[in-house]
Amino acid sequence: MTNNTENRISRVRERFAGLGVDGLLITKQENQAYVTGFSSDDLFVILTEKEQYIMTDSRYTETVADHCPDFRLVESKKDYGLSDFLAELALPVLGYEQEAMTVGEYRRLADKLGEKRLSGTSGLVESVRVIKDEREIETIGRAAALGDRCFSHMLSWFREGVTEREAALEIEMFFKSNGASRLSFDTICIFGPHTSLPHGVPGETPLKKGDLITMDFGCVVDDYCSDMTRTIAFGSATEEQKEVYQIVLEAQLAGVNGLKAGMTCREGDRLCRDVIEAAGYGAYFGHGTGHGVGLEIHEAPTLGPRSDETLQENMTVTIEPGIYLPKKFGVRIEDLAIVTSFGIMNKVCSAKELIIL
Ligand SMILES: [Mn+2]
Repeated sequence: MTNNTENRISRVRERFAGLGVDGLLITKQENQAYVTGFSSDDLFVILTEKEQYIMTDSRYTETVADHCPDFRLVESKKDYGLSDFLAELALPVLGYEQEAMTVGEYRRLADKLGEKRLSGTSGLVESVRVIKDEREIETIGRAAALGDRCFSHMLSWFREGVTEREAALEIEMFFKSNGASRLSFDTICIFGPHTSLPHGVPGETPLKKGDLITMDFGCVVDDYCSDMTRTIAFGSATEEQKEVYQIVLEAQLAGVNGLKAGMTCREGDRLCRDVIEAAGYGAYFGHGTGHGVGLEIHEAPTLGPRSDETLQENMTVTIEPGIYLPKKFGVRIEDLAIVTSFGIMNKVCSAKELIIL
């Protein structure tokens, strides 16, 4: 076991001991990857006070044995499933992840173990994951750097007449040809009036002169996500587009320059929102300022107007204010950063001044 996983497991154990459970059944894939260093579907991870188990079937046993030598491997078979193993383990109280289990899965466990021996937990491993270790920060940095390279590739790729879908496909091709295992979410690549949709879906619209282009995209490198957004202009930009762009840029820079550990997420959101409200566009900035990124594309903390969480050192956060004018156009600029006590370390380096291709 690497020092990283050992450390992570002991922090998870502290949390569940604090809840009075004797073990934790981990069913959420990202949480499994976090404690085992290995990601796959069709796994069960069980941590007890002293032991750690991975249960899987013959399709995966060899890989798991190679990757996770410090876990006890339990092979599931047709007549020997999770509930059989847990019944043998006979923990007085087993914690389970209530957001990551179906009612059917719960019923099967409850029928075998009894409801009294099951205790639902919420966000337990996630609360450990929110603070990133050195290795995670380094990996997220590599994923973000690939995002920067993808953005500069796209700047030289756009031509009049290409469609949103073709552009989204080019982004995916670039990522996968350069070391990403997959996209961290469906790419948003939209042109012209579509840019007023914060999460518009790429379609068959061709690019024409005078369009804004918004690209919100990210990839997964060694299980960790990246996320960034840039809006650029194609051919030309109107005075109104330039003005709105400058306001979003100023708001985004206020976040980049002002965020630091110790501040509440609400205060962090305010940094950007104040600039947009002061310019009279508050009604056109409907979403939160940002979110954490790690094994999942959206995770804690939430940088929003109603979030009481406090930013801590080595959390990740996106800074992504936007202004969206219905039927006209929208602008969003997003970076991904690591929170420190003195500010942030921005992992996205692409230019932010308005680019007119
Ligand atoms: Mn984002």
